[in-house]
Amino acid sequence: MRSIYWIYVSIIFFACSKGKKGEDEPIPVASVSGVSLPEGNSGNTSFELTLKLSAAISKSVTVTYSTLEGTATAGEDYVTATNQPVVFQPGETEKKFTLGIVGDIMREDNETFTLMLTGATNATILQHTATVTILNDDTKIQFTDAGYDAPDNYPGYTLAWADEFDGQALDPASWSNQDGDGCPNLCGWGNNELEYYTSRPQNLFFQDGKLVIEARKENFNGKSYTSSKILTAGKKYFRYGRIDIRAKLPRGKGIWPAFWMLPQNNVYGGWPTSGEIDIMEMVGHEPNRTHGTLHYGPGPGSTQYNRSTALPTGALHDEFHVYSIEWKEDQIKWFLDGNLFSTANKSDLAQNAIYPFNEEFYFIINLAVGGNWPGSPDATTSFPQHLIVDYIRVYQ
Ligand SMILES: [Ca+2]
Ligand SMILES: [Ca+2]
Ligand SMILES: [Ca+2]
Repeated sequence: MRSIYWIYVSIIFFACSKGKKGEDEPIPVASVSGVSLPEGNSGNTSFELTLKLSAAISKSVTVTYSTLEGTATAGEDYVTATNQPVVFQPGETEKKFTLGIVGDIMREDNETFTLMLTGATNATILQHTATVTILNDDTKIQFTDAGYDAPDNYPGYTLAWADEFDGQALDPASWSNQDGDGCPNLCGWGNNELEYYTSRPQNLFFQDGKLVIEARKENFNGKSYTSSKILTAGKKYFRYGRIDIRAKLPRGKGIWPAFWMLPQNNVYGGWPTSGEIDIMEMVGHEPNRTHGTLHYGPGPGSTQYNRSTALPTGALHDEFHVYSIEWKEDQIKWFLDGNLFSTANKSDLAQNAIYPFNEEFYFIINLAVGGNWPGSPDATTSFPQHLIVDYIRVYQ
């Protein structure tokens, strides 16, 4: 018995420890870990990754890798790799290689893409993918202050209220956020809009003396876009005056920024009977045109008084413009960069309707995405989009 046992143990030992060199040695497992690194600000940044073998062997090993899009886009955010080889010389267990990342100075989200191990000779792959995270290292969006600026006084008027947006937060004495998608009472805000409004710093922030509303393409609370909406209801409301709002508009199909007003007290009843004053609306498929509109009438739909004007060339996105109304008893006038383009007198409205515009109204600033009027964004619409507001001033 004893001799048979020792023969058995010896055979096992011989098979495991010696073998025929290069044939019986273990097949190593190739693996790679994901990395999270800052994007960089110009040119291509190199992200270094390490490919490892679980054991050193006497043969050379080749492992190939490719990149696969995630929230990071090939070409735009990183340099595409397809079946790139990494070669281990006999005995090596670690090889470093780099992926090219496209640096920029734009504020954006962290973005990810996938590194995929696509093949190996003399090694096996158990875990085929790893995540590469490009960390946002930028705090600012890029714009200049170029464009029209309004005078800071008008004969016969004094400044009643202004917000120059020079701080780092909304002034709670003037503004409130209106978050959500309007549900359950007014889902899609009555227009089948696609955004969910939030007060997160992703959607509303301050930079260089400007309020910035950022419309983002992201899944949030059942919606595919987020943005922001603020209003002065119950805080700052006015009857009559000269109102100037300086802003740089966003652009793109399906984009719908607005500066508008609703009645502080619905003295004639609910919308639209007590009125709505739209100082500026731009729908992305008409990038050079601003609309000024009154909504009124007995409802349920509104009667409208609408006029618009367009830049001869370019888009309202290209630089700052000033959107204004001059509002007095029984009359509202609209201006773009100080140029009158519409006058609504009480006598211009439907004769059988209540004229509700001699009452107090508050302000709303929002950036909608999609909806009945602009339609949905399409492949030509880039995100994020920014509505950049320099100031709102009320003279009376
Ligand atoms: Ca950067
Ligand atoms: Ca960036
Ligand atoms: Ca400002």
